[in-house]
Amino acid sequence: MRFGVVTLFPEMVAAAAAYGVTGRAIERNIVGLSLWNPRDYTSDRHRTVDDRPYGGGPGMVMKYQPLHDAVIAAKQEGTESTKVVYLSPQGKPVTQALLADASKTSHIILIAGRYEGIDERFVELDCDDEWSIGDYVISGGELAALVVIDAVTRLLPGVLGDEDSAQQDSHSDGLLDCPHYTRPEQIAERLVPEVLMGGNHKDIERWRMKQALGRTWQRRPDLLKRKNLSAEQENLLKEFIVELV
Ligand code: 9D3
Repeated sequence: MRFGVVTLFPEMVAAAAAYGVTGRAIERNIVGLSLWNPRDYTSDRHRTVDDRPYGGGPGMVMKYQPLHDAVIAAKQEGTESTKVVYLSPQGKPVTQALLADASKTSHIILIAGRYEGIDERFVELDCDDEWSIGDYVISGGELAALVVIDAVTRLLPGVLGDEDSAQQDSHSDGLLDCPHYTRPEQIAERLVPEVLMGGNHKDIERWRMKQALGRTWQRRPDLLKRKNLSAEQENLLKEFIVELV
């Protein structure tokens, strides 16, 4: 998988991507990361990348030409199937399903905007899709690009260890995680749940599924509505609810 990121802050993207799972995937050549600065594709003395909005109003808009020339350069090192994605608050919501689909593409170019936005003709003429990472305001597309790179990288074969990969396609898929505990056994008045202290793996698995179902029901009923629960899961959730009292 090759990622290109078109950004006015390439050092920001390079720095964060060098850590952890993404950093290791880049070192192992499972992932390639290229950075393209629209400022390098300007020809005026001030290397201008922004301009005032037609129609007036506050803030500045990223100019078409530096973005276009940067994305043309980024496309040169691509293979056949390149997907150009503009990251913006107006985009379609990024979900695990959307990212899983994107992970089948061999080359993804992410456009990180700054200022109030970019010239709409760049979105229309140069971009294949527009994605948002959620309904909140961040200051530019770089952090969104890093979110996409991280989440897609985790889906690539060979990136995660066996245990983490197995967890990815486990039966608790689409549910919130169960609570986790490690030593010590007691903190303030809080003890580790009894079932986790015994070695009954069947009981532990059932307890974890019950917690995952219960927390999803409490905190994210929207996720539960889109899931088909097994008879066993229905029973565990009923148990969780009656035990609340
Ligand atoms: C407060 C400024 N807003 C005016 C009503 C518009 C606005 C412009 C630029 C809001 C955010 C941004 C910068 N955001 C992104 O580039 C961005 C983003 C986001 O803010 N939220 C969720 N996903 C994304 S992806 C890129």
